[in-house]
Formats: sequence, structure tokens, C-alpha cells
Amino acid sequence: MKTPFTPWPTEFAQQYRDKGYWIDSPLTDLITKGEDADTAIICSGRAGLENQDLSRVFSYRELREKVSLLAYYFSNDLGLRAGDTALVQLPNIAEFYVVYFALMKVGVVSVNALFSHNERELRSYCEQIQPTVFVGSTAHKLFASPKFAAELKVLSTNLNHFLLVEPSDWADCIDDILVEILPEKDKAVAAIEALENERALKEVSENVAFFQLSGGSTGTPKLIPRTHNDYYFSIRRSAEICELSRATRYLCALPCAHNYPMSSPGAFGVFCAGGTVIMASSPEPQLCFDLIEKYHVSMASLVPPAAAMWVDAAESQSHNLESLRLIQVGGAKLSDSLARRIPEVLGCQLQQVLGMAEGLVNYTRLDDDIETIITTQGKPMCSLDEVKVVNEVGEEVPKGVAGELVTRGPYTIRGYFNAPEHNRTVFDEEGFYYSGDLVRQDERGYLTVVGRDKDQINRGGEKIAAEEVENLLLKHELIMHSALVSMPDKTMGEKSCAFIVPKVKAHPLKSVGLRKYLRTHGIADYKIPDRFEFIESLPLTHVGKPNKVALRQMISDRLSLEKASSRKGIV
Ligand code: AMP
Ligand code: DBH
Repeated sequence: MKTPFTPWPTEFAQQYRDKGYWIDSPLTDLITKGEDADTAIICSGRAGLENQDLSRVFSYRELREKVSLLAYYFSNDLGLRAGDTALVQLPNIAEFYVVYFALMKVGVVSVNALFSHNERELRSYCEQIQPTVFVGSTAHKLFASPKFAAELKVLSTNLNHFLLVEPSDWADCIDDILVEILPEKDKAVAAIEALENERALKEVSENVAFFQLSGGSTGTPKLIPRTHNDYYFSIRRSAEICELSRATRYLCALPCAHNYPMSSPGAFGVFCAGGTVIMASSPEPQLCFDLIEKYHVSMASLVPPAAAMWVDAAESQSHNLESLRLIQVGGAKLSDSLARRIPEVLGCQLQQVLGMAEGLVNYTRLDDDIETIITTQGKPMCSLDEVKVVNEVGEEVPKGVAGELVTRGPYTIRGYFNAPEHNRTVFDEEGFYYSGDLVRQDERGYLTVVGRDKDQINRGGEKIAAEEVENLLLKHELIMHSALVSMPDKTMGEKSCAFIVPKVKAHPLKSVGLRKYLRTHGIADYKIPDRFEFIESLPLTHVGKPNKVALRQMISDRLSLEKASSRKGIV
């Protein structure tokens, strides 16, 4: 069965093929590029006995073999078929890629939840895709006991298979499966090859490969159907722009399921170039600097708060970071001042990335002048990326004037999965995606982000849909109205503040209690408001909606006041 999605009109698809952007090859091709003996993945930080070197190294030959064997298990033992769906939630471990490509070889379409996602997010993905298989880890608190797994099974009646990897040795569960299949290796590899050959390449490649996740601005997390053709192009072009090669040693320290470390150019770009991915469990500087030194890391992608931590740590530590050539920063706005410090302190090139899981990715180029690299978030990857900057009524504004970034192109989706109503609000009839980002574009096409016109908080790269949190708060018996807005924060760029109008004046509501309440609803921790403000009524716009501009001003004024008083020692 084919996964439904909004296709590109035929004439566009033709143009993308004519240009050589769409090559009708499946994404599983990505792992065929590296040399057998070269290292594909170094997976650090695996739990085990103390004082052991806990890294595990996977050559390209091993990676390919594991992927084929696991694919065989999925197809032969579990009976998974093309068009089935899978929900996957794994931390930064090599098995993430093994599972990803094994499912894809069988034609199973996966959603890869972030490890920080919690009950609410997983439930929503499960309801939306009705998976047949779940792959997760008992390291996640939700799967330490069988209770939540049972709940997911109720939400998806197809959900017959649960694979849980153990943190004691991540590979256990998957390795156990593979060891059993190993004696039949040749048969398994041949069977999977035959299965892949059965499916017409063009047919496969223009269809959905997997779902990416959207940070979103609505009540439920939206799924982004990415096709083989469009995603593969985004990866190839990214790898080219970033000049990746066999020699690239890329540190994946952001959550591996995120679009940025996956594809811009991310781990997949590195596989495509035959280089090495070094996986870290977090971007914490001490951990990452050790890995950089030990494995001669040449490139890493970071979000601004992590970049700030790295710069501070590098100034006070004596690690040898000489192997670093390129640091990418994206996901949230990088300040000019921090941007300037990165090349100075880390002694390497900086590249800014403005991307979105919906598609469009912009990069500063490696040979750009330093001012461009510091003050812009780059330009689109290719000539067929159509970018317009428009005002409130959808008219293009002159170059240099701020407006909303709207786009369509060879790797930008034409619609979210199963969301016709929402699609009508963020895609126009010509297929342009309205990103909600406010940008300025210069004469050369470079974009600078100046703000946002979507109901979202960008907490250091982690996106929070205000509506999702507000709806949960509104379910509280003592809350009449709620509005979630961003507030400025020195390290995160933005944090979230929830304004609450209680139902009665004399209310017992407190921040701690509300945090606990939200946790019981199982939302990811990063979505829990950093601050709560209790007010008697919300300021409204002339159409009667909560006036978030006024609320943002209110909290920002309050923060400035608090800062001033604490400086004077009043607080
Ligand atoms: P998502 O749609 O959840 O993948 O998030 C993509 C959004 O992240 C973009 O639309 C921007 O709002 C934000 N974003 C990504 N990179 C940057 C950047 N370099 N500067 C500012 N915002 C960014
Ligand atoms: O924030 C993002 O979603 C993002 C940032 C940089 C992204 O999807 C990407 C690059 O591909």
C-alpha cells in the first residue's frame, strides 16, 4: 500500500528530473557509497562496565550487513510489508541508522520520534500512522515498564511488534536478532536484494520514504512526508555545499532523528560521501571535546545555545580542537556577537544554516566573506528553490525589506500528512509553503531572519507549538484562559512564558503545581513553560484574540525590571 501525500505537479517533477535533482534512486542507496573497510559510525558513550572503552565502531561493510540482516528479520520473521508503518524512538546510537535503513529496505515508512518526546507526542504519532512495529529503548522512562507499550497497542490495532533495546549494551536486542540470522546471511542478503529489485525504482523513489517531524504551531504535532527523491537531493546537494568527503569526520551531538543532523548534510550526507559519523549522547562540551580530540572530528552541527557553551568551554580548557574545520550553527537565530566568537575561539570556519523539516535549507557558503557568514543565515541550496518574501497580503516586498519567507522547490513538501485543513492555511494554491519566518533577503538572495509570524516558541532550536500547551492548560479545572509566549533568554535565545487567567480571583494555582499537572499529561519536558504569570484578563487584539505582542512586551518589561532590581540588590 502506498502512503498518501501531496505530490509535486508533473511539470515540476519533470523539471527536477531534467536538472538531475531527482535521480529516482531510493535513500537506501546512501549506505552503498562508503568503502567496505572505512569506518561509517563510531558510537560513543554506550553503557557498560566502568573504565571500558565503550565506543563501538561500525565499518561500512558491517553497517550494510546489519541493515540487510535486520531488514530480513523485519520482512521474514515479522512479516512486515511495503507500506506498513513503524514508530521508532532511539537515542543517539548507531542502531538508529541500522533500524532506519532496514525498515526502508522493506518499504516500511517510519516516524522517528525525538528521544525527548513523551507520552503525548508518541500517542499522537501512533494515532496518525497506526504503526505495525515500535522500536524503542528501555532507557526511556516510558518503556521501563510495559504499561505504556500496552497503551500504544490500544491506539494502533496493527501494533503487533515491540523491539526494545537495552541501555546496558544498546546493541543487545538487535544484535541478538542479527546473531540468529547470521548463519543464513547469504540467503537473507539475497532475499532482501530480490525484494528491493521487485519494486520499480521510479515508483519507489517518487513516493514517501519516511516522515519527518514538524515543530509546528498547531494543537497536534504534524507529520512531514518526505519522498526518496526529494530527501536524497537535499542530502546530496548539502554534502556538496559543505564539501564532504571520505575524510569527513562528523560529530552528531544533536538528536539524531532531527532533520538538521540527519540531512543538512548531517549523518546521511556523511554516509553519501563515505565519511565517518561520530555519535555523542549530547552536545555537552566536555564530552564533545574529548571525542573531537580522540577521533579527530572535522565537523559538527550545533544549535546556538550549544555553540555558546562550546565557546565558553574552549576559552577555559586546553583541549586540542585543531582537527575541527567546520562548525555549523542553525535551528534558531544566532546572534552576530556569538557568531563572531565561534571562528575566533574554536579556530575553525563557521557556517550558518536556516533549515526546516518541511524542506528548504539555506547555507552560507564556505567561500563567503566573513561578514556574510556572520550576519546572514545563508542562501537556498539550488536554483530551483523559489523563495519569495511577502507582506501580510501576500505581495512580494522589495529586496532588503522584511516579510514572510514563502517557498516551493524540489525538496519542499506540498502538504503535511493527513492535514487538509491545516494545509489550506500554510500552502497556497500554487504550492508555496508559508514558513512563518520573517526574513530580509538581500540582492544576492541571502536571507537574514528578523522574527517570526507563527505561534511557536523556538527554545534554543527546540520548537514549541503554543496552541498545544495552551490547550492542555485549558483542560485544568481552575484555568479560564491561557496564552504561551516567548520571553528573551540569554543562553537559550528564547524561553516560554505561560500567561494564565484563573477562573476565580482567590486561586491556589502555583507554577510548581502547573508544571506537575502538565507532566501528568505527558508532554515533552522542553514544552513545559519556563515561567507562569497569573493575570486577571488577557489583553486582546481588535479581532478578540489574545494579544501576544502585548504579552511578550509585558514579560520582557518584567524581566528587565527584575534584572535592574537584582543588580541594585533589591530582590
Ligand atoms: P521545523 O519546521 O520544526 O523543522 O523548524 C524549522 C524552523 O526553525 C524554521 O522555520 C525557523 O523558524 C527555525 N530555524 C531554523 N534554522 C534557523 C536559523 N538558522 N535561524 C533562525 N531560525 C531558524
Ligand atoms: O530547525 C530546523 O528544523 C533545521 C535547522 C537547520 C533543519 O530542519 C535543517 C537545518 O535541515
